[in-house]
Amino acid sequence: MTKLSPLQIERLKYEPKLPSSLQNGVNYVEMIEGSATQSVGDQEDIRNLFSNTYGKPTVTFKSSNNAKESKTLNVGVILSGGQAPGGHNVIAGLYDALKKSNSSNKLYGFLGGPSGIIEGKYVEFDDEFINAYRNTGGFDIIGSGRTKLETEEQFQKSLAVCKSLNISAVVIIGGDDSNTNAALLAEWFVKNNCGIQVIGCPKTIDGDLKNDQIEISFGFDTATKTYAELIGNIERDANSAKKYWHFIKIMGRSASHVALEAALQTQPNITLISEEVSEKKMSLASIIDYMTDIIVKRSEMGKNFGIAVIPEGLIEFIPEMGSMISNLNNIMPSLESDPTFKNADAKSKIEIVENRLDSENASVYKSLPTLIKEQLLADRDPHGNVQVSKIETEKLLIEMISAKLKSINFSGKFSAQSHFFGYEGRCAFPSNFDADYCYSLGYNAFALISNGLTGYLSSVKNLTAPAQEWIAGGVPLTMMMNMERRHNAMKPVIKKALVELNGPVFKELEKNRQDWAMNDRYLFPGAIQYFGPSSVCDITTVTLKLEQSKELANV
Ligand code: FBP
Repeated sequence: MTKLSPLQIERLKYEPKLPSSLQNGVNYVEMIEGSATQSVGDQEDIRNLFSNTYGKPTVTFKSSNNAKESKTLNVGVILSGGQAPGGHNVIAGLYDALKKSNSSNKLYGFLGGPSGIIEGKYVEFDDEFINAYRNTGGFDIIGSGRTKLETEEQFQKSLAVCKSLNISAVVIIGGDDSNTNAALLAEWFVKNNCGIQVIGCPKTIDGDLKNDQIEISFGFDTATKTYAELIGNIERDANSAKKYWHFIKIMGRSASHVALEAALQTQPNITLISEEVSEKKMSLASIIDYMTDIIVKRSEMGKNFGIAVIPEGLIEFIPEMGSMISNLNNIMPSLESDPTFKNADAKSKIEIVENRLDSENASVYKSLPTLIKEQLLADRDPHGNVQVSKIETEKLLIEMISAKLKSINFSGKFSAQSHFFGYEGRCAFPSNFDADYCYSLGYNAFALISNGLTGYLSSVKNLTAPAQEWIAGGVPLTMMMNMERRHNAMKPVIKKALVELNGPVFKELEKNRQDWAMNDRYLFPGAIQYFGPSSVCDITTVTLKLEQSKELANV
């Protein structure tokens, strides 16, 4: 038997809370339909591509006194994409709902992400299996993966595997890309009369899978609290030693929600927000000027230390970099299949790329340090994008700021340390919020299944209220879609939610950042608390609080 840590032993006993509508089980749930929906963009294209699942209404659930008859159902579940705290509880919620509805129901877990359903690699869950993972972080219960489910052959293979296990519903727990796959699979199953439903669950620490119906993706709460704890600790160290500037890159592949939330929880001296950089068309040089100015002014005040928070995706949002990276993304597939390039050493690869890029992009690429040039050539993700987690933007900034300080004969001291916080937060024990939210999302996914829906995302709203007041329901996946260019072709995808520069969350940073730059207003949030007073155990993120107060003000 694996040895458990004292916290794990206590967390296994935690009973996640559910919205009151689901508390008696899904057999005692009544579904209320809202009005028909439209996609967020490119309605005609999305309607044509999803002619069987488009335009369905949003739904909400309320508890009912009349029990519904429950057929025996076999369900399959997939964890897809990057780990996010609470994934195990989604599966536990789904399992509990399904077993409570009918003890003959079965839940299968596909192994290693979407490839599990294609290759027929699975496990069947039972009480003992599920119980060992309740309220724990990680996706190790069945593993995850980034295989894109999109081809006819993959759909055919998935169908054959589902048929062999008599599975009539599949739950895909994933981010925007994975739920785009869920929408495609749902449409294909309906089009081919397979009788298999597909339901998605909104996962990603990045917090960019959200809209009017999805207040936040799961994992964001725990991951940002973990990063905020670490930043707070570094702030205290910086303020004690007073000798280093800490450049901290924070995960969040595209959107800067994670960096913004972590900054609001810790109040560092500098916070860059990629969306602002893009909107204001800030060049790399102007970012360096902005940061250097603060470093010099603080030094003049006798403070040769500070904290800078940098979003992971920054590099792609700097206009000249974004253009160069997109040019690079377009030429890389052909280069990677060219043996001369594949067999070349690092230096020659860089030369080949410099000759292949358009001239303006080539000069941007040439201006970068060799380390960054090499990192930009690393493997793309399955969607053809640069893996920004592998690009050391924090080091690039330190190097360029050092050069700038030298060029202006800076007489103070600048000694920098770089950090990257990402993987540290993705498998943390879920906070009470994420433990409850995830369990509810999974439980609710089975309510959507038992009401015969397909192509829906599990939705639990009103999240700043106590859990029993949360509103459970579903939102059609097609409602969140538009057309975007991927791999040189237009594809239907779920639209990512970026930081809104007019929204209350960014405004909060904007209002305070000058003060935070010069005066040290560091906040030390400390570690996530799982037991103790509600004032520390049940706090939601600043982002959710500010966004919900805006929603309430609009009512
Ligand atoms: P998802 O979008 O799949 O949730 O993943 C998000 C993320 O954690 C990003 O923040 C990060 O850039 C990326 O995954 C890293 O991916 P990998 O685990 O493949 O290194």
